Amino acid sequence: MGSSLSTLNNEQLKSISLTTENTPKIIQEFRNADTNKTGLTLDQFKTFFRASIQECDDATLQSIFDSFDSDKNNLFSFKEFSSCIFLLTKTDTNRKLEFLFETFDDDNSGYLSTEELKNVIEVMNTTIRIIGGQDINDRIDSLIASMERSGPENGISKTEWVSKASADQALLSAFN
Ligand SMILES: [Ca+2]
Ligand SMILES: [Ca+2]
Repeated sequence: MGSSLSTLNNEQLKSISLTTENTPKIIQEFRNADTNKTGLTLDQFKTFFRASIQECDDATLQSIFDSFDSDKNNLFSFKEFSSCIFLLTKTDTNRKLEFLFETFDDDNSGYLSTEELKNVIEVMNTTIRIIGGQDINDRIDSLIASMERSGPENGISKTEWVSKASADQALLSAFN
């Protein structure tokens, strides 16, 4: 499968402790650090990680950066960071799905528009690719179509999102 996580070993992963309590604060601090919204360079990422998450050696931070820089442009984008956060946070799958929803409901409407949903699915797809799971690229359109449009302007509610996503084995593989 060619998992890019091969550079990041289990010991390194276990050494990072992210919990749901500190995730919203970390996300906000990433947004503050990513001033021009193009992503963080390796040096900026190291500074951010140490200040906002925890002290960590250079080799581990380099591995995290390389593993999650999925488009290999040497910038750690917000979506790539979200993928990292959702993979490393230690909590149950439904809570992670709720977090994804909350993070990408940009206008705080309580519903995901098609554009917002595409961003969420992209993050999940990246995560799946990083851990060497089955790519969902060919199913993204049908997955989006399968989500019932119930809210304003046919948005998807959080309940709908969590129930549909948690019923999808390929999506779930990103979080197990
Ligand atoms: Ca990148
Ligand atoms: Ca929304």
